[in-house]
Amino acid sequence: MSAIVSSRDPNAEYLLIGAYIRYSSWTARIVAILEHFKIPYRFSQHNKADPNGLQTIHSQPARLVPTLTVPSLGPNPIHDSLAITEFLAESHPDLPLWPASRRLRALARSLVAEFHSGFGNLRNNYHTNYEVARFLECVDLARRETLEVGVEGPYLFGSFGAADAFYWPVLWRLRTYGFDLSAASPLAREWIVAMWKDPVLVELGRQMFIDAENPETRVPEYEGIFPGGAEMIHQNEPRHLNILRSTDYRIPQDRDLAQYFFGHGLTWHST
Ligand SMILES: N[C@@H](CCC(=O)N[C@@H](CS)C(=O)NCC(=O)O)C(=O)O
Repeated sequence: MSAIVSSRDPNAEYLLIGAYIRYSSWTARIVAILEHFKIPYRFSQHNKADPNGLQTIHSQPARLVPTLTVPSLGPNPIHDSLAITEFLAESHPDLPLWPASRRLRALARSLVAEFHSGFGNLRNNYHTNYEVARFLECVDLARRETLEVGVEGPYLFGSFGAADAFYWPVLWRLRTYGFDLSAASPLAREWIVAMWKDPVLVELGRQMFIDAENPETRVPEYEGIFPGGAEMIHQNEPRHLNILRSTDYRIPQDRDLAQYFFGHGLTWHST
């Protein structure tokens, strides 16, 4: 891992058990938080397509990952991404995982909880546009409220926080499936650009492409799902953003993801 993604520490107290993040948006949320806030952790990554990996995942309390084992809490891991987020926020009160403003904190928790318990169609049937519209509405609402309260910074609630970590994997979905984002408000667009430019998230994204070259990370049912190639993803142009058009689900040969698609296409398609 590069210097940016640097929180992994073999002596860390926290042990995160998760799936490779290129296929686990649940695990990705926690990795984004740990990396962004530079909280040291050990990371045990598994692939559910591998029998040993699946055994490890299914040996967790809810038979799901991520889990966070914290020796000082005793043997039971924390076994849900939102519970882990709350634990981290409580254990590191100096770190702004949640907004400082009470009003924004209430909204941030609502938006995270709404996504955590809902958006099933977006997760399971990527084509449900109602949820994309609601997602964009949530982003816009967070940004408007944050500006109204007078908090600066381009993320949902100003500086990067738990809500951004939870919404980050959605951006990958929107990109992969080439969703129509023309309904995004200017504020929502600004947030999307800030997220794609975020150096820690860029580095985590780059790592996903490196992981993709490692056979240990492959889940056959998810591989090669676009037989028509990238053109198929972007068939609805020009209603999509350039960001979407300039990407490809395939592994960049030069391994330099940042240059490959974050380095260009950050302007909006003129429609
Ligand atoms: N509510 C849980 C959901 C976790 C979840 O669904 N994890 C998937 C990640 S791939 C999993 O462990 N799947 C195991 C399986 O499909 O057998 C959380 O947020 O932590």
